[in-house]
Amino acid sequence: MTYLTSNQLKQYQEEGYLAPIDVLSKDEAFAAREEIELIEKEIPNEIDKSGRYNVHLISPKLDSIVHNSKILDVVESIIGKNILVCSTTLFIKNPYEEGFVSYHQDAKYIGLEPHNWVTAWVALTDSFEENGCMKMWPKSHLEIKDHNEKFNKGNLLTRGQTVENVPENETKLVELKAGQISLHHPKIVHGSGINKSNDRRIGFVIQSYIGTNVKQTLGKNSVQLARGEDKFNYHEVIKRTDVLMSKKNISLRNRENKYLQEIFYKGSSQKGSY
Ligand SMILES: O=C(O)CCC(=O)C(=O)O
Repeated sequence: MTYLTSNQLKQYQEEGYLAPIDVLSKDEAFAAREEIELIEKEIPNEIDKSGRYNVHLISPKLDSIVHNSKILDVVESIIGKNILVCSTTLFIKNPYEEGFVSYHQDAKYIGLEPHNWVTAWVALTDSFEENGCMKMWPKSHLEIKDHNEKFNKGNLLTRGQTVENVPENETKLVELKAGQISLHHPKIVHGSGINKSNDRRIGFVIQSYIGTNVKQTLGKNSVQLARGEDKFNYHEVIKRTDVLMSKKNISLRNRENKYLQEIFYKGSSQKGSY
C-alpha cells in the first residue's frame, strides 16, 4: 500500500494540491491513449466536446485506471476509506488548437457537497509547460472566489468560468510524466495554457473521487463504488465495463452526460460547446 506520507498530506492540505505521484507505467499510459484513439477512429465525434465526459464507461482501459488501487490508496488518505467515483473528463489538447483552461475552482460549479472529494489528474502523455500543463495557485483553496462566465473561444470549460487577477508569479506548473498523477483540492484555483508542442496533451481527469457522505446538490450523478462501503446511498450505482464501446454502455454514458450538462449549465442562459 502506498498511502500518502504525513508530509505529502500536509503539503496537500496547506497548498491545495500534490504532484507528481507515480501510478502507471509508461506502457500502461500509452495503452490507455491508444484505446482513446481507437474510440475516436471508430466513432468519430463520440468523445469530443460535450462527449468528453465519462469515457471510462465505454473504455475498459480507462475503467481500470479509475479503479487502480495505487490511486485509491492515495485518495483514501485524503477522503477516507469509503470512496465513490462520480465522473471523469478527458482534457485533450491537440497541437496547434486554441484550447486552454481559464483559472477556476471546481467546487464553484460541480455541486458536490460537502467538499470531501478530490480530483485525480492522470497524465496519459507527458504534460509540461510547452504543451499546456496545469498551473496551480497554491493556498488559494481556503475560500471560494468570484468567477466571471466568459464563454470565450478556445476555453475548454463549459461556461468559461474565470477567476480574474490571479497572480501569475505565484502559480506553479504541474509537470507530469505519462503515468504520473496530480491530486487537487475542490477549491484550488487552477488553469492551463495552450499546447504549443507537436503532440497531443492528454489528461484523464477523475472528477472526482467523492466520500460516500457527499451529495450532488445541483442535479444527479450516478456513481461506482471504488472502495469500502456506502451506507448513505445518495446516488444511483452504475456498473463497471469490461467491454469496449458496447451499445448498452454508450447509451448509459449518454444518459450520464445529459445529467452532467444539466449540472454544468444550471442557471445559465447561454450554452457553450462543452
Ligand atoms: O487539463 C487541464 O488543463 C485542466 C483540467 C482541470 O481544470 C481539472 O482537472 O479540474
